[in-house]
Amino acid sequence: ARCLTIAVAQTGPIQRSATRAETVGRLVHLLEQAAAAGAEIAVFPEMALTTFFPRWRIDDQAEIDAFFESAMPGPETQRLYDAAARLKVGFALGYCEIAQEDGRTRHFNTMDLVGPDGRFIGRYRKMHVPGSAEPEEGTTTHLERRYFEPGNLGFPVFDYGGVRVGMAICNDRRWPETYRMLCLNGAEVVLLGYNTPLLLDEAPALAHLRMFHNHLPMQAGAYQNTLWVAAAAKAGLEDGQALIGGSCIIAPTGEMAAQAISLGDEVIVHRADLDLIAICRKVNFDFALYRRPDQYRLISEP
Ligand code: CDT
Repeated sequence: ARCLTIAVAQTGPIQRSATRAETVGRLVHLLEQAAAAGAEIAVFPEMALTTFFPRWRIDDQAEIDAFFESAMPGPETQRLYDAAARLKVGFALGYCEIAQEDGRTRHFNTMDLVGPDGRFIGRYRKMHVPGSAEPEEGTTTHLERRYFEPGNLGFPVFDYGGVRVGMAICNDRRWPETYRMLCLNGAEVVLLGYNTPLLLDEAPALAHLRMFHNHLPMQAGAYQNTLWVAAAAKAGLEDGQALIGGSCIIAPTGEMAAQAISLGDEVIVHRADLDLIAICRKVNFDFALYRRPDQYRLISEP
């Protein structure tokens, strides 16, 4: 069988007081655990180098930019790339990106795919940027729209040693379009990272559904698009806010193949059988034969 052994490297909280060096050290340790378990690739959470700062309203641009990376790898992250090359395990890493593009400084919520030689393969910028630009009465403060532009790189799929790999970031996982676009672009594996608050002030009646609504769209996305989905949470009590865990690896059948059991740094590994994709397609999802794109045009209209 064609297989890819995938590791999901969940992290526990990354407090604002943590230095980048400490945090990168934790990620290197997780990558070492992934390698020891036979993984060929690992996925880290969204914003894996910092605390989830959009929970705060910050005005000072220098203070904001301190959460961002202007070069990848940079002096503090180089160690992780060196570890990938040493261990021969590539990774997908979520981080905050400052780019000089179109003659201006731009901020994106980004995930990079890095090969088992420690070299950059490809980049994804989060499409579905949730929350607001200003705090809103009665809602949990979530100011991603203050700090990030929506992604402008489409839903790219990259070759990782012969396996077609796409990426998605947090809120993207709740949208069926994310998986369908990646599927149509040829993805076999989707690597995903997230930071999801356990409690939302705006919806106390949904509090008991937070984990269900985490797994439901990812399992549906995997099944309906015949993809493997590997999702890494940043979990636990981070700077006073509880983040859900529930990191997992989901098969194209929609089944949970592996699931984290903690809210801390934890590696889960599964040998993903890529031949399962063709089997699942045969059962119900021969896209070329059965899809009706001419009937779906409304979906791509604003
Ligand atoms: N990081 C991220 O996208 N979190 C969102 C929470 C949105 S609450 C306004 C999520 O979908 O998990």
